[in-house]
Amino acid sequence: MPVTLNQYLFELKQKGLIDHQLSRLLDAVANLSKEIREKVTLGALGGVLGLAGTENVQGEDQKKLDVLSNEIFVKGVQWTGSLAGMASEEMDHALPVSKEYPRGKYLIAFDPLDGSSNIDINAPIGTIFSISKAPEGEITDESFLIPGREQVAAGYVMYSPQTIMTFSVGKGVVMFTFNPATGQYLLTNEKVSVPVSTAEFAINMSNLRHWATPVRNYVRDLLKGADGPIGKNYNMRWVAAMVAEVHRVLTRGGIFMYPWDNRQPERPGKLRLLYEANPMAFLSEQAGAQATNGTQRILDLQPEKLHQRVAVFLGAKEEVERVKQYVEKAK
Ligand code: AFP
Repeated sequence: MPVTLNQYLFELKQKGLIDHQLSRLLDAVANLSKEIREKVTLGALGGVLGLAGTENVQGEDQKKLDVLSNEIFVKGVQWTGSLAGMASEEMDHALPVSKEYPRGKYLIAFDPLDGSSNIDINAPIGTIFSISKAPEGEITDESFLIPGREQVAAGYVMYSPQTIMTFSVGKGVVMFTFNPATGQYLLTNEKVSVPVSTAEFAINMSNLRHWATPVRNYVRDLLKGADGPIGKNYNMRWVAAMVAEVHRVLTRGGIFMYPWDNRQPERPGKLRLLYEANPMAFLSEQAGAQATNGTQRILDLQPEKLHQRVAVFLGAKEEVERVKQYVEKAK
């Protein structure tokens, strides 16, 4: 009988690897994900498709499910007594836990529904979360400006043919698959590991003309295949939801990239550091992979703003190192 999430968290607590507050917080995230899953799965039947008619702090049109998922997430974790505050892609500023609930020792930053452009076409989407220790005192945006290497836990829930919760508390990466018949998450991968090398890359090729030279050179060499300087043929994937790209890398390897491009040159990248790149970089390194912005380890970056963006190259060590060599060569 596969191990349930509750059993797994209990065993981690017994081993002293997590405390009660972190266990309760992870359990709360698992439970709220079931509510998000239900809304996502109903789609048009639940009247949740389409635009909400509002914009988030990034100036992006919010989908109804973005707003709804954010509400479900906040409601699902605020009561736990594990949190001092929350930050979300869908909220302009940090949200201290209401005085009606006990204050806990952790902060959680999250993207309640990553891949919004996939919602209306029934393509994979997911919830991403990052958990760190809260500083003393009042919780503000600045409380969240902690380098990703300080995370105590991170993970995602991917809503696709299967609903899978993947997370790490710093002792490797595990995956739990949701069983709708019993409403339980069951352990289906207890030691996620990313192969050092790969023959599969993921990038939005339509932006090729906008990339910096080193990235263009690297991708062109990937496309040259066995006859090119890298000397092997590659396959390509692009699901347009970071959760799905990272899940594929964690499941069968590969490299996922969202580099800087000159469409908005002032932006370092499209993906957000605190609640997309940092949690996914944490998982990647815990699974033996790497994550860089092209020159620096993602987890070493010092955040300066809550919704700061970053370029991301994440996955097989050999390929992430190769990207760094192309960047180095172009200097
Ligand atoms: P949306 O949430 O706006 O769909 O963006 C998803 C995302 O932030 C990330 O999850 C994807 O990897 C990436 O953007 C896809 O970007 P493109 O739509 O430019 O391919």
